[in-house]
This record gives sequence, C-alpha cells and structure tokens, in this order.
Amino acid sequence: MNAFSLVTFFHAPHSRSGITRAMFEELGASFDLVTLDLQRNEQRSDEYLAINPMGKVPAIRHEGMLVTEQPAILMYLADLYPEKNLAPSLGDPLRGPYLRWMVFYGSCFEPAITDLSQKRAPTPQVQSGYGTYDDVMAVLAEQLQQGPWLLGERFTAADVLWGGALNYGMLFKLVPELPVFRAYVERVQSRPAIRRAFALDEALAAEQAQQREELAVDA
Ligand SMILES: N[C@@H](CCC(=O)N[C@@H](CS)C(=O)NCC(=O)O)C(=O)O
Repeated sequence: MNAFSLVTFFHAPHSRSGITRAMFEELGASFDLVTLDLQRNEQRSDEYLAINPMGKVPAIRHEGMLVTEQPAILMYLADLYPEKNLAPSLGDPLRGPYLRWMVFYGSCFEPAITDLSQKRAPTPQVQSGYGTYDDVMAVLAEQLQQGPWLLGERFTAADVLWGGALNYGMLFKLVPELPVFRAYVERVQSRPAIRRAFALDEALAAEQAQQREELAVDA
C-alpha cells in the first residue's frame, strides 16, 4: 500500500481522458474523480481554468501539483505505482523505447492527424517536426508488427496510450485501417481493465446526457 494521497482526476467521458481512466483501471488504483461535461463547456469555467489554464482534459492533480498531457499523466501514474510494472524502470533497456513512443504520441502523431483532419497543406518534410503523415503511420505500423505489444512482449503504459489513440484515430478516419493497427487495438481493448474503463465511461456519458436533459426541461 502506497503512503501518498489520492490523485485527483479531472475527466470527461467520450474524450481523450478515457485513456487516463483506462490507465487507472489497469493500475487498479483509487482516485478522486472530478467530472466535467464538455458539452456544457464546464472545462471553460473559471473554477476549472484556475486548475488547468488550458481548459482541457485529462488533467490530474497530486500532492498539490498539476500534470496535463496524456503521455505525461500516464508516465506519472506508472511511476507512482512501480509494483504494477507498467513502465520500464531506469536502467531497463526498454526505458528508451518507452520514452520515445510516449513522446512520439504528442510530438508526431497528434500534430500529424490534426493537420490531416484540418486538410492543411503538408509542411515541407524538413521543416515538419513529424516529417510526413505517411512516415508517422509507417513507423508506427512497423513497430507494432513486432508485437504483441508496442515494446514487444511486455505490456506497458504505452499500450494504454496507443491502444486508445489508434482506436480513436481509426474511428475518425484519421488513421489508416491497417490490419496491424486493427489487431493491436483489439488486443488492447480485450483487456478486462480497458473494457471496465469503457463501460464506466459509457455510464458516465449517459448520466451527463440525462442531466443535460433535466436542465433543458427546467430552463
Ligand atoms: N494535449 C492534450 C489534449 C487534450 C485535449 O485536446 N482534450 C480535449 C478533449 S478530447 C478537450 O479537453 N477539449 C475541450 C476544449 O478544448 O474545450 C493531451 O494530450 O492530453
């Protein structure tokens, strides 16, 4: 049993913070949940902006410190519960690849799919931090070919992140439906913890929809 205080998790269903919820389930960790309804713009309230000035979820607060950005949150949580073995530790040869793929998400994958979604003309390859969209997808596909997990035989927090990211990416047609991506996402999603997180999120989304309906009736 760890002697630290509980992490506070700022979360909205059907959003990127579902990945953080999945991480908590994988860890089997308790946390204080603060839910926000993005459709009611609660992320833009003064109260929440005072916590996370970006007005985004996920965010976590622990020991008075704020952590935002999915890869940072997942790495923080994995390190908080080392006994769960979701992060290669310092000195482990997989530590470098683990850091690489966590950071690759924010510095290459997200900007590549955002540019695609906005139909932006590609930045010349040399000036683009992610090179080209095709390179990002090809490099990812090649890494996953080795399987079953992103780092090979060992399941880590990187799989919580990438299983969710590729799932959303394919759902929104921003990631190609390659068999290697589909098989990987299915492997991640069939994990009991990921399924639990998904079910909890569906229930929360339904609860928020009900609250919105009640508010509309009262108005
Ligand atoms: N860079 C952030 C992105 C977070 C993000 O874009 N969250 C969206 C939900 S999917 C959000 O909070 N949107 C609400 C808004 O911008 O009003 C991360 O990786 O955690």
